[in-house]
Amino acid sequence: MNTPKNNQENIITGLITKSIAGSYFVEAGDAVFICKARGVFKNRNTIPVAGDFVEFDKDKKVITAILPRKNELIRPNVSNVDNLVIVSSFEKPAPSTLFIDKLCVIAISKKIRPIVVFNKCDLGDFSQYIDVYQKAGIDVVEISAKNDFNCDKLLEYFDSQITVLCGNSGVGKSSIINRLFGDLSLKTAEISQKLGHGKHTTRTTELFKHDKGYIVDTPGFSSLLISENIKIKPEELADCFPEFEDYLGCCSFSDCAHTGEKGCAIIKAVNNGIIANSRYESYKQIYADIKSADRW
Ligand SMILES: Nc1nc2c(ncn2[C@@H]2O[C@H](COP(=O)(O)OP(=O)(O)OP(=O)(O)O)[C@@H](O)[C@H]2O)c(=O)[nH]1
Ligand SMILES: [Mg+2]
Ligand SMILES: [Zn+2]
Repeated sequence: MNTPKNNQENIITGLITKSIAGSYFVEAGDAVFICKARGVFKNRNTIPVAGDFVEFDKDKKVITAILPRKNELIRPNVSNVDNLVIVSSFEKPAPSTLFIDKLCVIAISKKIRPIVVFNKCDLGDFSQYIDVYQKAGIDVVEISAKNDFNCDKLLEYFDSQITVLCGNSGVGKSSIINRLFGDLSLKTAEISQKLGHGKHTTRTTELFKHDKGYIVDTPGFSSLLISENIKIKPEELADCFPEFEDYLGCCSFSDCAHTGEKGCAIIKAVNNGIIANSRYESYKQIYADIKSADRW
């Protein structure tokens, strides 16, 4: 009997670990398939990205469907993210709470767990920052990748499928990955050689495999356009600050924006020292950013 041309048996599911110039590296079991995407995706304004689970024809090497995404980050462009590790360091550059808080909002709004990491604690004391995030109910760890201090505490956060590291250039993201998974770059080299490709460039978003999941090392960036990664309404922002939760619904006005209104329960908690000042300042700044972006 002849085999039908579009044999369903050829269609299997895999995970995109990187894309280069329209070629997608799809991992399925122990094998990697370099696939093209069907033109139909472009027409629908959706193209496959790293982190996508896809169905593909393993003989024709064509991606036929993208499975529903849990979430998607724009920069780096990766989907189905479980954890966002937000790395700061003691100096060069010093931590910016606004920057950290923006990234926490992006994570929480996309149902990603934020983990705030202060690296280079061999250079100084982070306790004031640790206190801010502990109070906020956000996971926070101070480490020294150089001295291998507390790095094992981070390991528990890498137990999920996809973890993305982000933060300014020079804070130590690559050092942390090397400290935790020293053999990762080696593993990548093996795969690249097998496929006959050169060294990977840091510009590409790539999922590196380790024992329990995948890790994405974002090349450093000095600023982040919140509007690019965040699509929430101003009134939804308070839900992205976990420490506000107990006070929501307790303000004098039911439509309180918590930006200076009379009888605001959030402001009261800030004045009582229960909510950290820097977190509240970030809230007001991000609220203003979203409001002004909304107008356009
Ligand atoms: N003192 C000290 N230096 C560190 C520590 N961790 C990393 N460094 C140094 O910080 C510098 C930058 O580290 P990287 O790991 O390259 O930083 P990165 O975040 O990957 O930077 P980009 O790739 O540019 O985004 C290097 O010189 C590291 O040796 C630490 O815990 N303590
Ligand atoms: Mg790096
Ligand atoms: Zn309020």
